[in-house]
Amino acid sequence: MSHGKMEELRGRLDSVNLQLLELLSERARIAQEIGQEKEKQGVPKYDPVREKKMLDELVALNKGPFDNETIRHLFKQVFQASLKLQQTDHVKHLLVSRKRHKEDTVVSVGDIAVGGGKPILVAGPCSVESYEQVRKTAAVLKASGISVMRGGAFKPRTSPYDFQGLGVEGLKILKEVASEFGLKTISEIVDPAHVELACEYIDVIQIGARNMQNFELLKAAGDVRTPVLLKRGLAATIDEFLHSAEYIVSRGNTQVMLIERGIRTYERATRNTLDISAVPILKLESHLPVLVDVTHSTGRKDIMGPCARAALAAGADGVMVEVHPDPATALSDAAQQMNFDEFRRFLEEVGLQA
Ligand code: PRE
Ligand code: MN
Repeated sequence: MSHGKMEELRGRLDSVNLQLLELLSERARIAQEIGQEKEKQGVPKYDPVREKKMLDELVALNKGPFDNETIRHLFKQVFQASLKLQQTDHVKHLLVSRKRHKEDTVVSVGDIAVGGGKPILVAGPCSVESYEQVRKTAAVLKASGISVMRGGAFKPRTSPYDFQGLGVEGLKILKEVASEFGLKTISEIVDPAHVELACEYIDVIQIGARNMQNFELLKAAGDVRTPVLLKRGLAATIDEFLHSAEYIVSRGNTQVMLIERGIRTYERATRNTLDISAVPILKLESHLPVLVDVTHSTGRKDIMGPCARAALAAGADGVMVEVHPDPATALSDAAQQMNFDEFRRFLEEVGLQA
């Protein structure tokens, strides 16, 4: 082909490109108007029946050289782009996204601000086992300047034969001890029907890793106004994690904290793999406070200090650890809970005490 011919063809192509651009833009404006009309009528934007009808008509009139599959594919792309234009901000960007809300959300746990710039430490036993066990722990926390105590009353365990927790009795113990020492409490709730009741006893509802996609539980937590600590699932992507948070926030409960707790990988040196990169990613993508559970992510007391420091260096708004008066006799997670001496050394190493 001569140079002149090539130039001529490319010139024609450029002009068709411009016509296509004008037509596509014209089409997009019409689709936007249809979108506004649909919004007024309260009907869904996505209309697969209409799309199928248009595609069938186009294919019926297709004279080539593009085959029918290619025509379907190209027009489907156009429909999808038009649909995106029609969708409100609400669908395009999640409520939990930084794109919707630029400023950091500060979660108020009583008079304690989480996400306000000063990292917090949440500590306490894996399970609430007895009044005395919780009381001993609370005394150490109080003396160390820690204000938020954790303790599991409902324990989702891998085996049904393992200790399942004291249930509501455990929540009552937490409340009684916390009020004696002026502490705030966090405890996991596993049943949507318990959420309202739990608000009477605890200051923060934890939704555990195994329940991160228990959508009925997320909805129930979204219907109350008690702060929620949402754990990342064992094998959940960051996108799935944020969508779970969206379930809560979209029901009106804006007081949500995210917590990275390690993800499942092939590595056996730690109980899970602490995904430290999740911290800055979550902070970039979302405006919610981000904490790191160094106990369950590592399962190793000997590396909790460095991992907690790494979490804070990565921008975490807080760290959670397990501490027990006598870990050897603990009814759950015995190997990874710190005793009081280990806990004090951990605090010194991390420099988080008040
Ligand atoms: C349009 C966009 C989205 C719908 O899924 C179907 C079609 C399109 O771009 O053709 C327009 C539109 O909203 C409509 O015709 O109802
Ligand atoms: Mn535990």
